[in-house]
Amino acid sequence: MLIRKPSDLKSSEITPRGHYLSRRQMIASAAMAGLLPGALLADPLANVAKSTYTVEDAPTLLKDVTTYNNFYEFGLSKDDPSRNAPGRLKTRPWTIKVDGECNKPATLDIDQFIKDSHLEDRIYRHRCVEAWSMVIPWVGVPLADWLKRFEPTSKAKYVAFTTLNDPSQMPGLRSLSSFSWPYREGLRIDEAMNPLTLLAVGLYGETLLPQNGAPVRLVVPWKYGFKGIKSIVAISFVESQPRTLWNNAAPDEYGFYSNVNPTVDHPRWSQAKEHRIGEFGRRPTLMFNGYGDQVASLYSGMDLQRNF
Ligand SMILES: Nc1nc2c(c(=O)[nH]1)N[C@H]1C(S)=C(S)[C@@H](COP(=O)(O)O)O[C@H]1N2
Ligand SMILES: [Mo]
Repeated sequence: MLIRKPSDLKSSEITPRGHYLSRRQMIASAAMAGLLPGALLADPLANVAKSTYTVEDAPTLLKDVTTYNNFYEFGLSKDDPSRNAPGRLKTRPWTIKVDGECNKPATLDIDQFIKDSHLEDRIYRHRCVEAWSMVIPWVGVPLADWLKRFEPTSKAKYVAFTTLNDPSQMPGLRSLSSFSWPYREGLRIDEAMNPLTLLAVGLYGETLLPQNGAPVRLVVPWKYGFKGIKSIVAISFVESQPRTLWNNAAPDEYGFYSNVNPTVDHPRWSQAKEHRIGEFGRRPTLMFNGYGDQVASLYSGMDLQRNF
């Protein structure tokens, strides 16, 4: 009876949607019990266009992208997010509230957002402030395309982002109580509108896993990774520079701009080199993470040693 090899069949063709969902739920509870890696929980994304905003560097293995994470809401260790977020972080229903200095504030459903968006595949370098790096094939939409719909006013000088703030889903909110939760980040409006700035809903062609910031997170490839705030529930256009979790925690160590800069060391370590996950040794870190042609002009006339 088999006219195709089993590997040619999609699981959605083998079982009706209802069974498929309950199978997914079984996988989810197995993942929660630590029996399976969380990577089995993603869904494929349809109608994704290739983008010219892509680097040639070899992408980091999916296994590393989904198990070596920073998401302090789920613990401090690199393997905590992949162990604790799947099964705990409830990513549906999910809304993003957009308000502040704009003519058309709105609260949007994430599935509607994905349906209304022109999704793109973009392979970007990712440089964590901790001096390690990856290359990640994101799926997302340019933030600018999306923000314009809300018609920001001339008072919108910055954009502020907020992560979900729910201790019942995020154990780190209680155990790491010295942080000023929720996780917050911000960009200057011209940085937010730069064509490289991405609102990501997936990676490697599939929806984001909880540990990577499902269902929607920011990606700003010329800045240190912590600017890429995960699991966003609110976006606000504001007139003055917004507070951020890391800047509140240690202003001498984590500036508002946090552009990747090999000549500005972290007070406790050098930023001149980085360890690319999956490689041996260390490679030199590039100014603006190698995106200078696209973004250096945003900072002309600024002292980048002071405005780190
Ligand atoms: N809400 C939230 N967003 C976050 C973080 C976090 O702890 N909480 N960590 C940041 C840091 S330091 C990095 S390097 C990236 C890591 O993203 P990844 O795990 O998908 O590679 O997420 C950033 N976004
Ligand atoms: Mo990071």
